[in-house]
Amino acid sequence: MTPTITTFERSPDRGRGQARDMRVRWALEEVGQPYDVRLVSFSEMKEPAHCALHPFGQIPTYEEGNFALFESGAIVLHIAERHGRLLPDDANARARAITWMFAALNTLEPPIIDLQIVNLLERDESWYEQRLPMVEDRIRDRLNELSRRLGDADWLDGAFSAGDLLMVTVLRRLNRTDLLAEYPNLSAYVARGEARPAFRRAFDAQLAVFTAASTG
Ligand code: GTB
Repeated sequence: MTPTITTFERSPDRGRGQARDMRVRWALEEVGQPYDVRLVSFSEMKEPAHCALHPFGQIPTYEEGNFALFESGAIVLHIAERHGRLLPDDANARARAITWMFAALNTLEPPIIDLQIVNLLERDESWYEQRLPMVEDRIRDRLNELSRRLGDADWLDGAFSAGDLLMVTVLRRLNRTDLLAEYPNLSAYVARGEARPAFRRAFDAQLAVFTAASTG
């Protein structure tokens, strides 16, 4: 059965692949699973039909018939398990790859989201100039540690996994800052992820949605 995902009718990131449907699209492309997309507006996201799929009225969601999921990390894990790809067969290696999925979402992504909130919503506050370096330093702490662990390896733990897929999408959220450039091995790691053909297909698909909405 072809799954259906939901995504923004018009993404606020203007097609830069920062919204969380990108990681789901990328996972589907990696496993070679075709998918349908249902576009939703901000108001449709808050309507009962969508909230039945996603209790928080957000995207992305994932449906296979009457089976539905929300939370991008859970969706990527489901895709990996369903297809027997993106996670190693060995039980311990698999547990470690899943640990990296959680690390991406629970340890790296929160301070990066804080930075986006500071820059988007708090720029006019009197304490903005004091808060910004503190938030950036919290990100540097995590990037230092991640950079040390990655070293000169291609991926976090052996072959490319769902852990790398999520980590790359999280680090890409720093694309419009100078922070990632301070860590050449992490910049190269993100570039390696972005060079994967499945990433390119996913990126182009989400960009096409934005382009069509802008020109249509
Ligand atoms: N934890 C959930 C998950 O991982 O799936 C978080 C889902 C989420 O935050 N979804 C956002 C959403 O639906 C879109 S991706 N927001 C609408 C709402 O909450 O009402 C977050 C996002 C949006 C825009 C950019 N951007 O413009 O760069 C980046 C990320």
